[in-house]
Amino acid sequence: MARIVIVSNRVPSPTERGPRAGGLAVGLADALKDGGLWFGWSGEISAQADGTVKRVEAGNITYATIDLSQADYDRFYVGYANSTLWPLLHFRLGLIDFRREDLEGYIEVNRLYAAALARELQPDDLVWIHDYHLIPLGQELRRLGVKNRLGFFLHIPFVPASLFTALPQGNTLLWAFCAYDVVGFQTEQHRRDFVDCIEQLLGLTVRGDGTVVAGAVSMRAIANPIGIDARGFAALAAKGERSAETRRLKESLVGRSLVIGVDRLDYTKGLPARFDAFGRLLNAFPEHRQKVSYLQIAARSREDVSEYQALRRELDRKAGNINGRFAEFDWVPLRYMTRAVSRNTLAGFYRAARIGLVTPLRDGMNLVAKEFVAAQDERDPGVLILSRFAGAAENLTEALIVNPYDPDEIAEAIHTALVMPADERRDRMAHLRARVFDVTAETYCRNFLAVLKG
Ligand code: ADQ
Repeated sequence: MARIVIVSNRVPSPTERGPRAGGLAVGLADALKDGGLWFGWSGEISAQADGTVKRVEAGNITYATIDLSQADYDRFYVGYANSTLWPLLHFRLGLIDFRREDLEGYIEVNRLYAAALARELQPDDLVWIHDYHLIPLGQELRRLGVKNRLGFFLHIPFVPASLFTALPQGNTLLWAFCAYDVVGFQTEQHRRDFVDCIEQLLGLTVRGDGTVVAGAVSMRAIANPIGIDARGFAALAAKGERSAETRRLKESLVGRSLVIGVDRLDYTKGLPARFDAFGRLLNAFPEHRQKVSYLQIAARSREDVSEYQALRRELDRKAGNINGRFAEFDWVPLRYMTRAVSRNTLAGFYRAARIGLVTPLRDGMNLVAKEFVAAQDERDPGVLILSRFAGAAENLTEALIVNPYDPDEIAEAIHTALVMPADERRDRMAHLRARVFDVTAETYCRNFLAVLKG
């Protein structure tokens, strides 16, 4: 059986297992259940970042990492990846801060990864590379003569060709995608937009099944939505419901309904409009005053990118305004925390909430929506309010779907959810649960690897 090699910018530390592990570590656990190699950045900045590989064995998985230099980190990670590609692929052209030297740094770091990874590879390895930091890695590996099957998965959205053309030297990046055997997207829409770019901007023909065969190019674009370990998360929530934190949270609510939002503090997540929506709810539907509490947990992220600092200031101000305007001496309408909480705690909190508020302006998938659904008690479930621009909306159609740019619409959806009869809540949640338990982390890994094996 071929060995599986996972490559991602951040490699989870081998000790970061079980309930505290988040995101990719959980999502990709299934791909490495029979062992394999996980390769990427150590998370360390070091003066002699020369591509030396550090290896840690944990069970049947080898974690192999390299360090980056400060200059590489600034140009590759803060610069091109997070100040050009991230805003571009989330439809935010106005936030792009492109510099040629950042693009050069991005290519150089991908080259550094390729040189270090090529030395680790065995001929039959299936190599699965993740996310926008590492788009050119496949091409760099090919340049070094690597013949292995190479797959790539983009966790964030893709944009229509009319937006993509704004990217300086964008066609070079499109050619880099063409070095892979398989390129995966979260949704059919993202896949279609990518295929349009390949056709319109590179002039290649893409067949109905997403395959491009032209000269040295033999690549297939697929849609393969990521999911969560739904059963595991449901069990965590059932247990978390009885945890000390969840009990404290419930006691503090004194019977009020809980609205919960959980996000990285990122401008793609639609937090300012969401805060505005809550203010408008309290203004337009005064019957909910003192009857509802909104808890927003927004883990700070990418604080070295200036847009993120500005967002934090904006949210601090908005939170202050809402609480100043509506609070009573015994009721704080908006509880706002800017740090991460453990997965156990999160699971219990989701289950305690009447409403899960997930309103990104754009999102590849959004796993919080799926976690909220998996955590619900089917007998008395909450309601999911979901942005139509989250990838998750492609199949979580029984959520209350909203336009995240319209705070009034979000406020109306919160009102609808607060007064929704129990039968309707159960009915909607039963449909949502069927989907979340059907498209899981396991099916995501299995499907992608099946296509990659060819
Ligand atoms: P993210 O943008 O990070 O991921 P998301 O899919 O919501 O967004 O995943 C975040 C994960 O971190 C979830 O498991 C969530 O529980 C956890 N998390 C978020 N805020 C937290 C907090 N304050 N405390 C504790 N945990 C928190 C990117 C893409 C998404 C895509 C994923 C996976 O942007 O669109 O769904 O990758 O492909």
